Amino acid sequence: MKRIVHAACPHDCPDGCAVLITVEDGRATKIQGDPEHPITRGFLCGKVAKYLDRVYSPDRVLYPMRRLAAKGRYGHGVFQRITWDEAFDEIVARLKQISAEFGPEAILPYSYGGNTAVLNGGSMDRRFFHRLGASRLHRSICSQAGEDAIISVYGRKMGTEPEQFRHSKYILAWGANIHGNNIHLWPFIEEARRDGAKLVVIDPYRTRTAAVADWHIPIHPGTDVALALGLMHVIVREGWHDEDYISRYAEGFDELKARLPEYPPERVAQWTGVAKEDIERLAHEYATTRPAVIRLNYGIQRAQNGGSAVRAVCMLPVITGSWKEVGGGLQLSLSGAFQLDRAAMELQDLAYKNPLGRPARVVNMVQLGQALTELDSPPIKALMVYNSNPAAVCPEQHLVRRGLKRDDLFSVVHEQFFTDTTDFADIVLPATTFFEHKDLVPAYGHYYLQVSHQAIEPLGECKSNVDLFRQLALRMGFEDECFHDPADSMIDAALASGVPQLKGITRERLEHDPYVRLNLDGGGNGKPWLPFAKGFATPSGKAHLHNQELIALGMDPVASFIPPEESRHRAAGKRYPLELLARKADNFLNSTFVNLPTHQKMEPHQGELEISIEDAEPRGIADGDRVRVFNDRGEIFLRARVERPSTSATARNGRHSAVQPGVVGARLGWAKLAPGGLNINVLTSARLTDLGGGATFYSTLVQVERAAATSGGSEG
Ligand SMILES: Nc1nc2c(c(=O)[nH]1)N[C@H]1C(S)=C(S)[C@@H](COP(=O)(O)OP(=O)(O)OC[C@H]3O[C@@H](n4cnc5c(=O)[nH]c(N)nc54)[C@H](O)[C@@H]3O)O[C@H]1N2
Ligand SMILES: Nc1nc2c(c(=O)[nH]1)N[C@H]1C(S)=C(S)[C@@H](COP(=O)(O)OP(=O)(O)OC[C@H]3O[C@@H](n4cnc5c(=O)[nH]c(N)nc54)[C@H](O)[C@@H]3O)O[C@H]1N2
Ligand code: SF4
Ligand SMILES: [Mo]
Repeated sequence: MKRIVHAACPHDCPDGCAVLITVEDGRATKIQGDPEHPITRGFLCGKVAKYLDRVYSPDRVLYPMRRLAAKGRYGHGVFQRITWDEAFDEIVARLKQISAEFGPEAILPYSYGGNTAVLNGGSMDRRFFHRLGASRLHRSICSQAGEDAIISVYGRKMGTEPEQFRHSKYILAWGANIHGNNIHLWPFIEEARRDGAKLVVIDPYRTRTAAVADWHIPIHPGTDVALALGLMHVIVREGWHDEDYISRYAEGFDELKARLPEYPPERVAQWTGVAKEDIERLAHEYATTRPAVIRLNYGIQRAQNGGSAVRAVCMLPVITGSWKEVGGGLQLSLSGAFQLDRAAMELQDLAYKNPLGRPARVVNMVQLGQALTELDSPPIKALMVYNSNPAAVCPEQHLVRRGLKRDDLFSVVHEQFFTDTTDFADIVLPATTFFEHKDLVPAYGHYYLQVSHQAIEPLGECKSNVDLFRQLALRMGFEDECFHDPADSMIDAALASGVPQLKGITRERLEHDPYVRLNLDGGGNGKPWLPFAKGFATPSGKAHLHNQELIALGMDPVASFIPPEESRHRAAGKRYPLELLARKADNFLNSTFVNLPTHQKMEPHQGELEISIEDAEPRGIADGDRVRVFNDRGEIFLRARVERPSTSATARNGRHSAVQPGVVGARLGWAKLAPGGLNINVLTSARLTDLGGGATFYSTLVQVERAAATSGGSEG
């Protein structure tokens, strides 16, 4: 018996791919992209193309496990298999005891991007923790600064659909690693370039996208807000702005104009490292080539001033009136267009039935280390992790590990693999992959909704997040009806928000049509949709170039350049002169896939520090040398890959230079697979962004020195 099941990739990726899984006799035998999907068009990224190796990996967690050895240890004999009944009994007993002794806020859920589909991303789990009264998690580790910033200008996270990039004549990839992180946009860009479009990449790192672009601008990290204001300085000075569009659809232009004299190109050049002539040229080309589109991604908002940076970039297509044009505008996240009924998924009102009688306190996930080691009244006594691998992805890893190691912390980790975080778990629970459960899958890089069907039975004794928290709720004795909701009725509820863009989009229809475009153009599907041609999603209908609400947050209500505390423009840069880009790997997804041999082969540069020859030579560092990378938070040992700071497209030894002088690069992986058992997040800080309480992974200063070939790694 052979059948083909339609599924949709739930990983934290803008592309939201349509997937076809071939199932023979209950076993998945093939995965491919669905050629019918208008955006993802039949191909998958290298990571998910090899998904059978993940689903059927011999390393999957298949049964509940209890720890026998000290926390931090892993390997043979560390865990003992237990039954689900035993696991539930222990978890329920511990949660009840902790809640009674310390109050329910002593329990902290921790989840993020492992699964971003509607049900398994956040539904039954949220209900469970609201009802329990657990501390609420501010899920800010990825995109909060950027999300809050785009909303502060446009009112909603919407933007140019990928289909329209083919009509653009000027494409600006700004802090956007398209080849690595958003590959399904690339064919549309290629189409535009065949029609004469120019691709410009603004990125301190020479990504593959930058290497094949028409122009790569290697900006100093954390200075984008200055560049965007500098571009607007030139545009307004030259009168290239669109007075008519601005007067109709924007407010605060006078305040913006008043800011611009502070950002003349010669001054912006000093901050950004982009030559004055290049700033003038970029402003001219962007403002006068029509249509021009910006693919802004989340790279620039991982800096301390990231909220201001995203705000300033979002103003560009407003002042040029680019939103009027097919193939114009900007894309950051499009998720705001879906407007699924998230409230019906999460049922926050359950919080009023918890022992506190109110919604619990909020803990910022970026500061997990602090929460586990410093938080009081009450301290965190139980941690429940799912959809996340904080021991690898959280900043200030030493502090995170110190917290996770606490013997008096009860931690439960629901996982597919034995990750860095399961190394600290008291109980590990087996989680399904998307092959093994059903879900509703939106996207943040296109406007199509999909139902992802279950293709195979759960492996071993794996449970989905939905089933886990449903059963846990019942075992806790929560009698609320909502804990009985089956997946299908939750999908129905999510779709029933009543907004026009979901009208007529039901589960039945999604089960029949594998993908459905939101009703965005008021007419037939497929017509180009111009979200902000006639105004914005703010209460006034106007873009906020000046946003009053930011004053209360201590921010400039327009935007101004304040260099990150960890940047070359601050005193800390004297002690730690190198700006570290603690990057994602192109062939992993944050810390997902890192442990799989097939994926490791695609990512041969793990364990490397990319450093320019200008920075390497004075330190006596040669290609291949072992180096110590350190700051006040910690140190790691990597292998130097010495780069020539070339901005031309010429490759050296078949490779392109990746970093400029003053900048070093390294990639995220699993700590336990790295030398010394630690990864780059030992070096990153838990300092928050100017807006949204986001993470500042890309505002990290370090020093680098040559290390003896044999001196040991360090374990904290
Ligand atoms: N292959 C792969 N795909 C992924 C992921 C992955 O790990 N691997 N992760 C997924 C997730 S969770 C997310 S959030 C998205 C993220 O996708 P992106 O938003 O593209 O995120 P990043 O790769 O963090 O940053 C993009 C680029 O910004 C650059 N950058 C860093 N600092 C600055 C700066 O100060 N200014 C400018 N102009 N650029 C800067 C980086 O060098 C990087 O090349 O990708 C998703 N897709
Ligand atoms: N230095 C540095 N650190 C970073 C970043 C960076 O660029 N540099 N990027 C940051 C960003 S943008 C993000 S989004 C975060 C991501 O951090 P996380 O949200 O922790 O994402 P992943 O590292 O992909 O780990 C997700 C885990 O969830 C598990 N999982 C997958 N599906 C399911 C499921 O259905 N149920 C359960 N229970 N588990 C599941 C996977 O096996 C995986 O181990 O990392 C951040 N950390
Ligand atoms: S990770 Fe992204 S590109 Fe890869 S299959 Fe999933 S949605 Fe598509
Ligand atoms: Mo992310």
